[in-house]
Amino acid sequence: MLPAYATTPCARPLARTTATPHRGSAQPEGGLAGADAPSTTAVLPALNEEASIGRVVAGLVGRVDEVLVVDNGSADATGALARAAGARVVSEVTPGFGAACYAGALAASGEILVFLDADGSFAPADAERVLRPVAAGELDLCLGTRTWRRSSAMPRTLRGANLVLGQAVRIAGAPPLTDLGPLRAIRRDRLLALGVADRAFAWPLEMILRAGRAGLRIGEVHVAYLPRIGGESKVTGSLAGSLRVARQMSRLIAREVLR
Ligand SMILES: Nc1nc2c(ncn2[C@@H]2O[C@H](COP(=O)(O)OP(=O)(O)OP(=O)(O)O)[C@@H](O)[C@H]2O)c(=O)[nH]1
Ligand SMILES: [Mg+2]
Repeated sequence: MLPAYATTPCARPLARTTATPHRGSAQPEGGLAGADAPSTTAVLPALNEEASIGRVVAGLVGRVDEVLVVDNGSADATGALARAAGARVVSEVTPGFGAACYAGALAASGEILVFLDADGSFAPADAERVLRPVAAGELDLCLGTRTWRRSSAMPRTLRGANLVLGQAVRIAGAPPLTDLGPLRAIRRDRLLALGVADRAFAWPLEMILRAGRAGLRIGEVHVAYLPRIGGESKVTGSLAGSLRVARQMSRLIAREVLR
């Protein structure tokens, strides 16, 4: 049985779900079983994540049809460990979070994609939770929101920034959101049709803005957010990384407002 989930195309307060705070590698809940269930790929952008990648991939195998790791020039054993754990690994030479996500979308074989980080900050069961409303045809873009739990590993600054950005996406016709997190599911053909152009850290925000403009049904599901298993933060876990993301996202929003 898959866990209960809560979705909303208009981001009303969500019923608290029992999103597991465990990394949960051992017990797949069967994926989206059923003869006519759409095929699924978990896409993991990864840069020097050898401390976590094996556990993250192992936790996803059996929950989705394909686990795809996009290695962006890691200098460590990320690719080899991902492969050993059961992932298909593709290399992307263009640096950047968005470049890796886009390469994953192009290479994936699944009809529905679920994107998540490779550092172990999401529970594999939550990837299924986010996939389900899209597989059921209830949502076109389903986002995992990390803001509902006090115990979430989200730094306060990140939580605040996401709450503000979650309101800002309304400029593009998206519903107000409580988080713009990286754990999200969308049909592959829909995503590619959106034509997201950013190849760096504004990729997740641009996806939402374009989805809003395209009239896609966007909703949220509660997910847990855990501290990374090991290794180093490249994005919001450091001040420099956060400022870089803020700069890139502000530029994107300015461009979208002036459109
Ligand atoms: N392929 C690829 N992956 C990247 C790049 N930058 C970050 N990532 C991956 O994107 C995911 C998110 O990066 P993190 O460093 O965890 O950023 P964060 O979650 O904001 O920060 P933490 O608090 O450290 O978890 C991880 O899986 C990274 O390995 C990149 O340039 N290329
Ligand atoms: Mg992380």
